[in-house]
Amino acid sequence: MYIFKQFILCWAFTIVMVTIAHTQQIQINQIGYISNAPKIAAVTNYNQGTRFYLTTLATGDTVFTGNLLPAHLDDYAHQIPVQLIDFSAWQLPGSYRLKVAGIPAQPIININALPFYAIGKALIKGFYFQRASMPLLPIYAGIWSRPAGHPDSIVFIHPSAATIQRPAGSVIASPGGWYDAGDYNKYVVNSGITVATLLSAYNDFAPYFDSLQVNIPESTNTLPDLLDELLYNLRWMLTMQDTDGGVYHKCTNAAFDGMIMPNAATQPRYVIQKTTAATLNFAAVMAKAGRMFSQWNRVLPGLADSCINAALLAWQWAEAHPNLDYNQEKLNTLFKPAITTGAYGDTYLWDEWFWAATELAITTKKSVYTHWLLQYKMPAITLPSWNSVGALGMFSLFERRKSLPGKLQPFADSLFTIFIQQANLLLQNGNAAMHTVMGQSASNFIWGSNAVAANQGIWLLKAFMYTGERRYLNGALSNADYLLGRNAAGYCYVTGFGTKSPLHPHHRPSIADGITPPIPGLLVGGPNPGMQDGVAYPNRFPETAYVDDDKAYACNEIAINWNAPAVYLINGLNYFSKLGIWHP
Ligand code: G3I
Ligand code: 9MR
Repeated sequence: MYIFKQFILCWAFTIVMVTIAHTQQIQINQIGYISNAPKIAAVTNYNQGTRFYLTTLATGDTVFTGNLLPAHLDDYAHQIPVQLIDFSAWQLPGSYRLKVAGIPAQPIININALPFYAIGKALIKGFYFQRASMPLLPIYAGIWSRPAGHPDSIVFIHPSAATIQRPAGSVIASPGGWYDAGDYNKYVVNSGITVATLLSAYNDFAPYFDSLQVNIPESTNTLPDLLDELLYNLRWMLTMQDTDGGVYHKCTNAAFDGMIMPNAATQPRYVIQKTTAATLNFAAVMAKAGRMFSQWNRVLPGLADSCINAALLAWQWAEAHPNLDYNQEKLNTLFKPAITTGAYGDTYLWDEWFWAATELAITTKKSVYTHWLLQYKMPAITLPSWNSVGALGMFSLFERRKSLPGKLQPFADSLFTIFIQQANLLLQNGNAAMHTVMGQSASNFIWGSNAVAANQGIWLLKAFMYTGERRYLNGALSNADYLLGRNAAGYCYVTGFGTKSPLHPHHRPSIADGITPPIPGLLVGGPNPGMQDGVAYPNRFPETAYVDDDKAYACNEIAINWNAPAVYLINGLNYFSKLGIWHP
């Protein structure tokens, strides 16, 4: 019996492998290639020839041809042989067929000066579609218009968050903000990194964003749309601070909503326990936002000051409550109702302290924060993620490197050395089989792996910005290629874009709205061999552990902290394209 089962399993496995190997053999950036930049595609499992051809759509005439590069085995995609197709030398804008003998699927290659313009806008617009507490009108949302959901004008203080002034069961209002992901809850920790990443994008590419409109209700005002969009969430974050300075961890249902539209979701909402992590995240973002919005004082009177004051109060609270972790299991043994939504629990907070101290030091120029930074050991600075935010503080130091107070200058310089070392490490291992920075290590493929690719892209774009070295820029571009189709699963991972992209994201509005296409401009989590959702994935190798199934939340959910680095990376590339950086 056992042998029989093994045989069946093995047989099923072989069928799946053969299907994967033969369904789609040429992987390209499905959105396009920048005329003067490197242009690479990949062919997998191929043994019928040595050459590739670019031909015109109209006549089929060959305009460019070259040799396939020697095969490399893809360590993270069942050792499939991959051969690169390099057509960088062909720069003439247009649409072409990419042909290799014997492969019937001949993908269309788009080449132009600004191929990622529309998708860059859509990634920003994705945040608009996540807005809670307001209707999405047809003029902005098109076929995805919907009534308002979760007014959050009545939000109960959960017993875990009770104080004398705000006892359990009393009510506050916490309207607005973005839904975190495919669920309808709002989490401060994850909002923090998301808003900070978008603020950083604005800081680094302001001239690009100043004139970029994405058709949101605020598009008619004088503020750039990117800032308007992130303000929608920042204002919500401000409601999450208690009068004592502490910040609630989340505004949430007790349990996840079903697969229903936002306006049909009417379960009670709660703010849960104030935590050190949420409060430090909040302090950091508010200090950064206050600094950046001070240049808009005339349009947004009082906002910058409110943010900075909120940040100062939050820091004070965190100092008085340095160890209040979010431990949902424990919390549920103490309080009712039990809370089973996302935890964003983090017990290592040194990076959150570092981030908050950095932002406060830069914004207030007060020596107390600088002293704090110089006095303590630095946290390890790793790629940004919701539970590792040290790099966000480092990025802010670089953004203000020329105007840092006193001792912060050498401090930033020492961080810069670490930053460049890590940028070099990202490039060092040569590349994954498809010649992308993403995928050099199995550890890249975690829950939300696509955000790893996007955050690596941020790191490299910044390295390019500060050094002018082209290899960093090309590394960042390789990860855009990864996200948009040059990957072993063969997906363009942004909904609504590309020839093969997710149609069934784990995203409640996309599932429940009765509209066939999913809401566009949303980056799904991506390959994750952890497969924590229990769905049977057709493939469990790191780079191909992905399935376009709306139950597969561990690889096919969308989330604000994944869209934000994609906004940075894709629009950053647009900024450099527009500057003409790739022109000879
Ligand atoms: O920290 C450990 C690390 O030490 C270990 O080496 C590694 C091995 O896999 O796991 C790490 O923990 C992972 C953790 O994320 C931190 O990266 C967990 O395995 C993994 O299950 C966990 O996934 C998180 C997931 O929630 C479950 O908690 C995702 O990062 C996070 O993006 C996701 O967030 C959810 C919200 O809870 C609810 N809303 C939707 C959102 C997106 O799916
Ligand atoms: O929809 C939820 C998603 O946002 C979370 O990331 C995920 C992990 O916490 O959980 C999803 O909700 C599922 C729950 O965990 C288990 N029951 C089914 C829910 C919907 O798929």
